[in-house]
Amino acid sequence: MADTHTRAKTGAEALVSTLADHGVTACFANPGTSEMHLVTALDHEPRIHSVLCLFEGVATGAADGHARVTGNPAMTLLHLGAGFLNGGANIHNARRAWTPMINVIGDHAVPHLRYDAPLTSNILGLAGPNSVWIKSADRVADAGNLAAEAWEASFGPVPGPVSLLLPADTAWTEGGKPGAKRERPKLRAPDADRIAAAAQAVRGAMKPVILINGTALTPRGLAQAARLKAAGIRVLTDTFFARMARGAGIFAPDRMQYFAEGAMADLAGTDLMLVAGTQVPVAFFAYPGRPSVLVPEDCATLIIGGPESDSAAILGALADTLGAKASADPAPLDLPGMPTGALNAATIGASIARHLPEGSFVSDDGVSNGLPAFMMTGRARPHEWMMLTGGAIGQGLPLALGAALAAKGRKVLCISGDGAAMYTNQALWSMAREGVDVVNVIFVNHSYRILNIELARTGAGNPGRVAENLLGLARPEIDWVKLSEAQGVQAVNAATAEEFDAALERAFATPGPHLIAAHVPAR
Ligand SMILES: Cc1ncc(C[n+]2csc(CCOP(=O)(O)OP(=O)(O)O)c2C)c(N)n1
Ligand SMILES: [Mg+2]
Repeated sequence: MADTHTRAKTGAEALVSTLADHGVTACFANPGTSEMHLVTALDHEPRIHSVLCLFEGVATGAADGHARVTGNPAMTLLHLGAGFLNGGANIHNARRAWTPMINVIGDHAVPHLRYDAPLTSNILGLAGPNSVWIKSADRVADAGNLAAEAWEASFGPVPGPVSLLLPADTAWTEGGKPGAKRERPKLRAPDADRIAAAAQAVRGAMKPVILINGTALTPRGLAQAARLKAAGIRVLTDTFFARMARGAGIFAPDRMQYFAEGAMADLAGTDLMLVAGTQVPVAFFAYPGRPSVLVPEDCATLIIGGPESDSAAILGALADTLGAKASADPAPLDLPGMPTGALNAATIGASIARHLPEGSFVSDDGVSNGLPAFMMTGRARPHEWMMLTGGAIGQGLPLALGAALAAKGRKVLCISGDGAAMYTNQALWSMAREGVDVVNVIFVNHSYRILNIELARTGAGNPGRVAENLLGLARPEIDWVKLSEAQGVQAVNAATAEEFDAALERAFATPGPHLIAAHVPAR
């Protein structure tokens, strides 16, 4: 180890130490031969905690969760184009969450590329579309500076995942220099003209709403949202968001509905939609004969600031301009009683509301069973809710892993569909190894239940044998307790509301990771 102080840095060491200089504290890794010098560089860098993930989708989801908690990007270490592709779905989700992330992708040595070895691929071509910035450190002298540039670029203008390719010869060659220190880019401050225009539009509107996301969903932002609500503006969040503070003592905005027809009915009569920290709302999917844009026909829209902006500051500036003096009340503390009888999403939601510890994080990949838990925890102890923003399921467990590593001393609850959890169940192994305080609740219905619902909604017809096979997970049934215990995470089955309530209370009270297989109806 001491030799790194006496000899010149390798390119890998320059990259890793530069990221550490910029506050990167975690690396979620699945290395290969081309990354061996990155591995030893991480060995020499005590400021970065390296975590082995047994599938790249776990690494990228964990990096997202870590950054959602800390606000600073985490690093991933991915093996060439193939490793990047395995991590792709959760990189997509991170991009949709506007999460900064630094994907370090090992590549072949530059002189080796022309021989088209088996693992060779066009990484710039594969990773480019899913990266807000991408470069390859082809020369050792550039490795440190490019690491600093990558860190800065992950903050935007719109924050998201960046990709930095590190060819093996850059990694192993000496001559690496630390990158010059960069300033952390700030979110865009409110635009005075747009605030004035928004205030004027509000004064002329009968039924205004403001759609919010980003920093507006922090306690600071929600306190300003409460002023707008008291001033007569309905406050709505996006359907899915990276992170929101909620529970007792915090103003609870409404939430855009998921299904287009529900959202349009909910917005009926709205004549002004302001947007802060997000985009004009669109339906998740198209359906025959249904609208794509979720704005009523005669409703004016005004984007005060997109995801590149500090939406909390926008809400404050707008409330000031409107002269808003009062604030709508925050949510009270109101915990449900002990649920009894059959186990379902509602009784699970009640148990979660009862037992969710103050200051905990929830990672929600609950698919068709997630909404009741969300709705029933609005008056629970204060906590933070993190959602699947990009629709690519299999994010819940990895996100919880990364969040728990970042939020030491705070509990993390992961709620996940059984189908969703199967994409990245290897996260359990890393949870066991790292000893993180994550309680995983798997909604075991042995079904892609939501797709059975969608089959009916899209008018695709009645399911036959093949459709039933493509949407059902019951043949064979997955034993979640065995799957979890095989990876070192203690687990129990729960088939009644009482069993689940007791298991959840126990899991929160006992350190380390847990899994509860919650058996819920398939229909
Ligand atoms: C990466 C990815 N692949 C496929 C899908 C399509 N999809 C949406 S929901 C779903 C099934 C979810 O099943 P489960 O997690 O068991 O939840 P349930 O529907 O039973 O509530 C699938 C496959 C997706 N959203 N993302
Ligand atoms: Mg399911």
